[in-house]
Amino acid sequence: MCSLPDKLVANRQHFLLGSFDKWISLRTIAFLLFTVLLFCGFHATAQVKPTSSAQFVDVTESAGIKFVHFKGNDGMSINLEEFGPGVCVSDYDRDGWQDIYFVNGRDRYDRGITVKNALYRNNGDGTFTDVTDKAGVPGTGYGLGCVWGDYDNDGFPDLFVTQYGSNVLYHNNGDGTFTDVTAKAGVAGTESGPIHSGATFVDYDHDGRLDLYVGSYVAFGPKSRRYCNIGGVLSSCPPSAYPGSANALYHNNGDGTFSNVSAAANILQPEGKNLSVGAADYQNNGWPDIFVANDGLPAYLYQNLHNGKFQETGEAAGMAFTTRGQTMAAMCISLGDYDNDGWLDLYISDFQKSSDHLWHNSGKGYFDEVSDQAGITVPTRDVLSFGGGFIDYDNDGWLDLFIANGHVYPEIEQVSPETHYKQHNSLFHNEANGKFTDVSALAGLGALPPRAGRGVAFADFDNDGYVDVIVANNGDPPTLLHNASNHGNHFVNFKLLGTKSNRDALGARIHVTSGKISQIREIAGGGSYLSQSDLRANFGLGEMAVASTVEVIWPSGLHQVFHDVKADRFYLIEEGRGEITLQQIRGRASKDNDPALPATKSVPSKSQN
Ligand SMILES: [Ca+2]
Ligand SMILES: [Ca+2]
Ligand SMILES: [Ca+2]
Ligand SMILES: [Ca+2]
Repeated sequence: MCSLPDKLVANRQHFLLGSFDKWISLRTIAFLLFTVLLFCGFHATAQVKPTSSAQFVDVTESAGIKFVHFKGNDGMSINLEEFGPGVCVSDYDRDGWQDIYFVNGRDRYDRGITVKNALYRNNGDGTFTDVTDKAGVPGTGYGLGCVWGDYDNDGFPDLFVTQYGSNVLYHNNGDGTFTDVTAKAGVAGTESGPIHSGATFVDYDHDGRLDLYVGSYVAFGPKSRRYCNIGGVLSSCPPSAYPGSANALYHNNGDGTFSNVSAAANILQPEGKNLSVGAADYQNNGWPDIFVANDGLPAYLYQNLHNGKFQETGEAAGMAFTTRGQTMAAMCISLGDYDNDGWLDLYISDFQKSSDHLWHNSGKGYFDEVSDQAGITVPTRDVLSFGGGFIDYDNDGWLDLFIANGHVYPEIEQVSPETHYKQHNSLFHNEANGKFTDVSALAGLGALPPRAGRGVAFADFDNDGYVDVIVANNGDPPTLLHNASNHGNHFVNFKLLGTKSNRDALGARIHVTSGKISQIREIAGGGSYLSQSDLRANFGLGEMAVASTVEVIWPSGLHQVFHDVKADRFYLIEEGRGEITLQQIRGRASKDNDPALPATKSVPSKSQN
């Protein structure tokens, strides 16, 4: 269908109102008509550009990923067997290519079935190699989620896996191997859990060392009820069938050990039912706050009081309940500034028949739910959403939304034939006016096999400047989606390296201005659902080939500003270093314009500290 461009509509209204200005000659009218016809003819063949070239291609097989998630059920699933897994991305070997860690279940019924988690190294040529055995990171129990963080600031990201029972922390030795340091570090979490769920590294006290929040779901034990009646059919139980359980905040002592400071930090919640966790600064005061999604309980927002303590302010901040006053089956936590007003907004996904939630940050300490106005209420009502969140897939400078979907009751179709256990994923395009358009089908997501989607991580796996997606599915292989939505838009990508601040630069804020748009990103661990994304900050610049200013605000308080930063490059910014350099990306480059071969180079962009 043809619609008139705004300018022509304005002229037409002028015309219809009868105010015939002298400049509108017959010739002008003829020109306008010609233009309208030309425009309509163009649209009839080219469709609408911003959305039609959204495209994600399933490359799981060609990438050599053979991992299959084992949920471990013995007949009918129980609750915890339906809630994993997460997936976590990091460049663990520092070759410039993002690697993937998959979390797996375990045989909890003595059937002699051996499975393990998997670390896949990115070969830089579109393929990955399973290096789990060499690296020594199989996991030590029934796994749920994972996060990467360089807790000892030695330059190599370490790996924390949340599990049923005891968690595991693997120290990255820097030579491709890891060591299980859980006992020394004191982060097994036997005092919390037992179903450890979402986690995030966060330097909440700004001492330059990453601390760790670990969420816990319901208190399921060996004698707990296994099955419940769901609408007349026996299935696993909802969270309401179980008590909640205690979370944990670990302070990093700087000597390889952590202390559980949940009570002292005023963050202990013994009855929580945590699923996902995110940490970011919603008040623009430089201190990271902690967002916790609970299943069937109010969501928590732990406001950082800058003195090692927190205050739970979810209700006052307007995000504990939905705008309709209901609690959420809250899965995903994603923080991003979708309207480019300089304040991080919040996305929380929710259950089937309960739509997802987009919360606009007012900048005054509270959030307003704008899901209806944004157009996401209706298209997310008939799916059960898990991980994902904000991603600018088309590099137009506006954050879009990708969400993985899948039900938690395999038996749901017996109760509700129109509801499916395995579902298609969702993609929404940000129209830059507060509204989102469902482009899932256009992007090819509807043509992929439906899955019980769970964790999602965003990362530019082929370093082409367009962010790709990895989805962890329950009981199935994961889905690696290559982003082929190339509009010719420009991008700029930053890896931050803290020196006084924590080395991963978690909590650092980047402001990029290009043309009329200013964008922000906060480097953050965790988020999504039981998962972690590429810590590099990728900014879409649309048609702009230069970012006029790039400002970094480090957790240490240092500000650095760079001017006229050229697009389509991957940069490294080191805290306190006056020059911006190119990232090191070793081995094969996938594109001619890949800038980073072979060594680090300085580029002439001045820093003003
Ligand atoms: Ca710290
Ligand atoms: Ca905002
Ligand atoms: Ca976009
Ligand atoms: Ca890519």
